[in-house]
Amino acid sequence: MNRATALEIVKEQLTGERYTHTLGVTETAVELAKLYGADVQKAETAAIFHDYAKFRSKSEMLDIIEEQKVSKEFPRYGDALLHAPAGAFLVEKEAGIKDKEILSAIYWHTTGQARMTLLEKIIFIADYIEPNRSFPGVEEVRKEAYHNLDSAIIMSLRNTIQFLLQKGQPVFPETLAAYNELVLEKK
Ligand code: DGI
Ligand code: FE
Ligand code: FE
Ligand code: FE
Repeated sequence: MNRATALEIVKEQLTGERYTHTLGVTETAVELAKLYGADVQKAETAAIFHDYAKFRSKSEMLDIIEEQKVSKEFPRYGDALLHAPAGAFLVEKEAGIKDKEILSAIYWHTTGQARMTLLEKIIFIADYIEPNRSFPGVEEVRKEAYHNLDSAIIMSLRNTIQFLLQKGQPVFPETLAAYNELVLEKK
């Protein structure tokens, strides 16, 4: 699917602010794909659609998780996680995106997982560092992402896990698995 068509489809699903965020993720994902030798076209499409389900109702997302091949663990860890796996399903069903690598990058974009593909890593970190994001620590991660992708992901996971712990929220098991794997493998 070409960029203009994809953006048109996604724009209808999002608020203005979320659409701006999506454009930022797309720009960043394309840059990182070029830098690290990932498929630029796939990175662009995955980025454009990554938050496709962000404004779907909780009940629709829960139905999808119940009925489709989605881990039943997601709903236990908070509503914020649901749009990622639900989005992967809806993007295939409604926008006709069939590429499994793209769908997997959408599925795991919020939590991350252990042994992420290059495309999954790029979407995960582009979502975190895109130019419209401004929170303490983002600039440091942004800089690192253009030098060492894995250490940038470790930094972002550390921040997210710390944030969740501070708020007394549970941490999705695959988020911890992603963190552990990258720290243990770090060269
Ligand atoms: O959809 P975006 O806002 O662009 O970003 P996102 O898909 O990365 O979602 C961020 C939210 O997800 C944020 O509120 C923190 C939450 N989150 C990320 N990882 C975990 C998590 N929440 C829980 N409970 N556990 C996690 O592992
Ligand atoms: Fe998201
Ligand atoms: Fe994220
Ligand atoms: Fe996002």
